[in-house]
Amino acid sequence: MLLPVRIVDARVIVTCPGRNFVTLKIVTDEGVTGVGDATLNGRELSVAAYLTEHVIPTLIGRDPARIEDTWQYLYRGAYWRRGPVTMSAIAAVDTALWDIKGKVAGLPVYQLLGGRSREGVTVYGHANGDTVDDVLTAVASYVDLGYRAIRVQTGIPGLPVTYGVGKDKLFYEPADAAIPTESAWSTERYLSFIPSVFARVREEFGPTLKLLHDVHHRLTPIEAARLGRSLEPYALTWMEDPVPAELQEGFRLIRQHTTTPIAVGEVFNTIWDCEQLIREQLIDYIRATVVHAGGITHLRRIFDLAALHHVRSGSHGATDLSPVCMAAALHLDLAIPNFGLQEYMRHTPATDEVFPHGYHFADGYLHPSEAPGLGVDIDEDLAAKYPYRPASLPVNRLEDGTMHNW
Ligand code: GCO
Ligand code: MG
Repeated sequence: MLLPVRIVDARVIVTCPGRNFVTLKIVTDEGVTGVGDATLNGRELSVAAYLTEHVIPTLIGRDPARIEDTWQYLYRGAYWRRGPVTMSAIAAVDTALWDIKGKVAGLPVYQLLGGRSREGVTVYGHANGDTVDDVLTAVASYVDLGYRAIRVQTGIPGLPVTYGVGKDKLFYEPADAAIPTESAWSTERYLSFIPSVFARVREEFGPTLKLLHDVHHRLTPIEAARLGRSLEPYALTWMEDPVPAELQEGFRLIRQHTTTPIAVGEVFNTIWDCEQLIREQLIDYIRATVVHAGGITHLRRIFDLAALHHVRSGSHGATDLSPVCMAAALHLDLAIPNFGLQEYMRHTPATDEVFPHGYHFADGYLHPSEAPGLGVDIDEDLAAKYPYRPASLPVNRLEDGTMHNW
């Protein structure tokens, strides 16, 4: 008689190969392992504790094949629903169980999700610089690397530092100190400068390159409407996170005034954070991620709702989402019908070594691994050589000292 398969071990691995990552590894009694990303930038140890204290004890002895039931158990069963810590922990379990299911089936996860809907996953890279000339050089280098879509961020004259302008061109990392550093913001300086940057980029690179810009939640709806309108001549693929999104109906105002497409969602945790945005077609791209939005199971649900309402995916892929999250995202990106774009900020070589993976970049596309499961792992011995280092995201103030959104 065949004995049912059970989870016999689950452990949390915290490592800092350049930045902090939290990874869950689940092991079955047949020796199959699965990994899930649980990284929440600047709050890593909260998710690690949630997993260790509250989730792992309930996983031991469970059937790893029951992905949906486990998701419902952890979501409904916790009584306290939603929030980034809980949903990142659920995501890690869910992702690891999909990895196990793929390995048991002998198939890459995208095959379990319905198979390939496209040949590759179009990604966008980050061109940034302190000055417009630096930005133009950075865009040219991404074009040379083969990117088909490029996000453009620049320093703003009069502001000492600006979001999105990294020290290191390929691995922008804003979490830079244990106690948050402070940056300054001026909406007036920003709004008056940004259109001239895109005018120069279009002049140099022509009308067809996909261009994106991240506002990082800093405007009010009417300010965002003005920005969107002033960028219309430069035909952006999207303006990202134009306003903080707690108030979903706020996006109606932006929509009434501009045809610049809108992307939002990197801080969303569940379908309830974007249900109105999607249902009322107030956005064009939903940018939630596997790790912060409850795993492959829940993100698939969000993307399916989006597909009904002409909204495409645009998944977040900054360096604080580990290669495990990136691998999981790529399987989903390849399978869903309404894929839009995938962000791809490269990891440092040290991170790539700690997380051996089979996905690869070619010609502006990322291709997931064809190995069974997710095609990514964590080298636990190497991970142990990089102990956790406290690091927080910055905070942001207006020039008069008022706290603002970072
Ligand atoms: C993006 C994001 C990131 C976030 C970071 C926070 O679009 O890639 O805005 O740069 O700031 O992921 O942890
Ligand atoms: Mg962003």
